[in-house]
Amino acid sequence: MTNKVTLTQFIIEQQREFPGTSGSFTALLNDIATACKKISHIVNRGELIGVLGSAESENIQGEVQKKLDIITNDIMVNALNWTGHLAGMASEEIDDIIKIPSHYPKGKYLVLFDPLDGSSNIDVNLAVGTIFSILRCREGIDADLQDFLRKGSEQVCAGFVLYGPSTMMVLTTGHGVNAFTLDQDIGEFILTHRNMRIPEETAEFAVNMTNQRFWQPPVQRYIAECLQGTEGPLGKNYNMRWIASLVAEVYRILTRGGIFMYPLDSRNPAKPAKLRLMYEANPMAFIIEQAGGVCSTGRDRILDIKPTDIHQRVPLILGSKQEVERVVGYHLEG
Ligand code: AFP
Repeated sequence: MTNKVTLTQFIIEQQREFPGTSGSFTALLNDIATACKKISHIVNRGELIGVLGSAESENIQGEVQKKLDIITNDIMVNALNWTGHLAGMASEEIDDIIKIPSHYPKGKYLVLFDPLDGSSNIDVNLAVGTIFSILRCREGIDADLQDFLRKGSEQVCAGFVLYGPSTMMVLTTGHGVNAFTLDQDIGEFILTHRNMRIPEETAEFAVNMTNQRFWQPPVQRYIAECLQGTEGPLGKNYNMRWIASLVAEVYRILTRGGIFMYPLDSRNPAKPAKLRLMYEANPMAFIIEQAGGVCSTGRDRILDIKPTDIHQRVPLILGSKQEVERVVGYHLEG
């Protein structure tokens, strides 16, 4: 494995460009990577260790939890709560913010995560992932809710780990996007995709078409135009994908371009959007923008939204610049 750059080496080298850093951020990322390696191992073992299927509980969103939702949440919490790098955590699976136990030191970061995104795919052996967002916090405090409710533009780091045919970590600290592949033989994430860039144009969209009748006119218009192919105003034939796993969709878009939409819909007025701002949309928006893409609700830049709740939902439209800007344009015309 000569000349292979590990995740740790990459982060340390990046941090050296900022003299005076304490090493706390590097250590935190290492702890997250360790937790994700454990999750990768368990996801990979699947039915052999009896972790598939539903638990008999619901999360704050009222969604039935999978056994692995609970197991992976515990892995993340137990890997991070004792380290002294955090002032608090928040998880998709836990209603309130997660306090650092009083007997452990507090640090200067907050971590928000979705421990197993796409978990409804787990029983059918499709790709799932862990998404995380890191914010800086006042040092040494016991963070409260207000400390978490900050715009996505304030994130210092965002990433996700995709448990697919390979396990991959995609990461940004605001200096481009890099991806690392887990080398199972040596247990290290190795830098394999440097400075990922999303092609500006695309002919591939990802949306759950079964929701079509509930969408607003701008999204209806865009998809109708895509479906008209070369005979329509967009003048090209489109391809469609829907994996129902945000991590897998975003990884595909980082690799070959495309647009992903989970837009506003009128199915349930109490729940006009599905995806969560703080641990799904924000980290993905940071990554997508750093790779040259665009991420919007249709009207507003995701990273500019001031959150009002940890589990807040937002419409999410992200991907190749020209295509997302077209959909945003349609919203602004209306
Ligand atoms: P789960 O974690 O419950 O499987 O939800 C996955 C997800 O949040 C996101 O990863 C997908 O893009 C989206 O939901 C899929 O939603 P539909 O099942 O409504 O298509």
